[in-house]
Amino acid sequence: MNTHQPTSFDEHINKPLIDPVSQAFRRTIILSILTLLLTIIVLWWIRRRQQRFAHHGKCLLLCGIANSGKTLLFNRLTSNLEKRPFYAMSVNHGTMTLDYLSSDRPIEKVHVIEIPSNTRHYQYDFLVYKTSAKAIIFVIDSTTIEKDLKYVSDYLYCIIRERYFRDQHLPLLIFCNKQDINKTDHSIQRIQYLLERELTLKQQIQEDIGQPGKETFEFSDVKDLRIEFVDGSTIDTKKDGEGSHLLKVHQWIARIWFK
Ligand SMILES: Nc1nc2c(ncn2[C@@H]2O[C@H](COP(=O)(O)OP(=O)(O)OP(=O)(O)O)[C@@H](O)[C@H]2O)c(=O)[nH]1
Ligand SMILES: [Mg+2]
Repeated sequence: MNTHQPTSFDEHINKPLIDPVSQAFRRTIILSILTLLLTIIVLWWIRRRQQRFAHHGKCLLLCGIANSGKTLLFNRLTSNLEKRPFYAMSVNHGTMTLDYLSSDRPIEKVHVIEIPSNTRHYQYDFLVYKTSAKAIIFVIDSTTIEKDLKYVSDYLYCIIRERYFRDQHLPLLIFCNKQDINKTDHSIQRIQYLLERELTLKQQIQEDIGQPGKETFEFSDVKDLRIEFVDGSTIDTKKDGEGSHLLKVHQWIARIWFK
């Protein structure tokens, strides 16, 4: 028979180690943090959706492979300042003001979206924003085109075969950037020739987007998009306007937005 009477020591031992008040307090803190995190995620998601749909069909998309000069171009277009480019993992949004080329027209605001290329998801980002596009600038580093020809043409092929862009007959500017760097021939004509030669290797290209039955691919075969080439340089200390190395890009944008 157990005759052991509980002592004050036993009572102390049997007490829960964490008292219920501090346990409830801890639970409240964890719940608050989780709620806060969830709220931040939901707000971020709503903002992303708003950004995407607020500018439906009104934006200028900047695309291109890594190091082609997208961020610098984005900075130049949206602020006219030559900011230091940064390693962009996320999509950049900004506003460009078209007010300097035509004084007799009302000021036009252009929403510019830079699609980053340093992630493996560039194709995803580009698809997410496809319905925002009114026009696309595809940036090429003219000085490395031979080395990067496969990546550049693969990405360009994704753009020109995109059904949505072709249904909308979107303007596509292929901007041969970095023309300030002196190197052997990297003229527009040569870059266009190299790209057409590489794109001809895509077996389905003529059937998909060009002239079925034709052996070699030419950009003029794509009737559903308004494709143009211009050259220029994003590193430029001159103010935008006459003499600027970005003048052709500005004129192309103005032609589309002031139509
Ligand atoms: N010389 C010269 N350098 C340029 C020009 N445009 C861009 N660069 C340089 O090229 C490098 C890459 O430019 P970014 O604007 O960061 O290129 P990006 O396409 O945004 O690159 P990712 O963010 O890596 O996809 C930077 O060092 C720029 O200063 C240009 O027209 N001329
Ligand atoms: Mg960038």
